[in-house]
Amino acid sequence: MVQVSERRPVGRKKLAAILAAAVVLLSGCSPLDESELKRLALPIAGSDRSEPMWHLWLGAWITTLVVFVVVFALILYAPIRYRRRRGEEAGPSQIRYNLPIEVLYTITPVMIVSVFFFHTVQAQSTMLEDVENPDHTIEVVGSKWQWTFNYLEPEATDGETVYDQGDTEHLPDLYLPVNESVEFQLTSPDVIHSFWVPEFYFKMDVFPGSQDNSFTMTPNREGTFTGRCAEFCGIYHTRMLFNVHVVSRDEYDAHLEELEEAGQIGRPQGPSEATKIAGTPDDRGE
Ligand SMILES: [Cu+2]
Repeated sequence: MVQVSERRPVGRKKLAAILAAAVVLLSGCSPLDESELKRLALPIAGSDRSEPMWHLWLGAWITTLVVFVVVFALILYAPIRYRRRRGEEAGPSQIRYNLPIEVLYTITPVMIVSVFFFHTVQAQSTMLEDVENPDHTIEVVGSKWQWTFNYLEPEATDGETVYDQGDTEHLPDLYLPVNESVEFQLTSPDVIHSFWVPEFYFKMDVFPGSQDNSFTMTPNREGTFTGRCAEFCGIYHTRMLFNVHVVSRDEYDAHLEELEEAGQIGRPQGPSEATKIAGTPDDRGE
């Protein structure tokens, strides 16, 4: 019989050391860093809702790294430690139905998922916090396959609601004033879409019918970003793009006045050229 020597499990000290190394490795990371690596593949953060999402993402990376190191170390350790040695015929003894190990296999993933779940719910409730009396209200209409943005009663136009929407030549533009809170009211005349601006670390579904979604957010970095539809809504889903311009308040007001002068006054619930694709001169709709 082959003597199986006593196993040494990965000690608490070692686990703490791995955890500390992961934290040190990731502590140089920031959602505002120029380097994509240090942002852990996220875009540069651009809203007041970015922080909870960033912490969730960072925590997930630390957990993933720790799990990776422990599993990889065990994979390397097992065949070296328990290989068949010279003079041994049968090799190491085979074990099955080891209850403590089976329990460990079951409980560890459940614990990891529970911790993820807890932090996800926490981040979600922070991100969905409403702002009382937001500075601006914009109605976002997602439709096959374009976006319409209705600026509800803005000061710049003396309360006249103005809009912008995509046509076959242009992607629609969404203007937002920097560091001012905006309530987005999301609605759709046809199917479910999803309003997503990656830089804001935020997206929300746009439902047809009576279930209108809304959220408040404050963009805090000037720039031009690309917004997308993040819900597979039909054949030209991938063409549902829009330009987001986060600008100074003066530029924002000037843009709304331009819309008013261009006669884009009203609150359309879908594009005039429905089922056509923004930014393409040909008619590929159905
Ligand atoms: Cu869509």
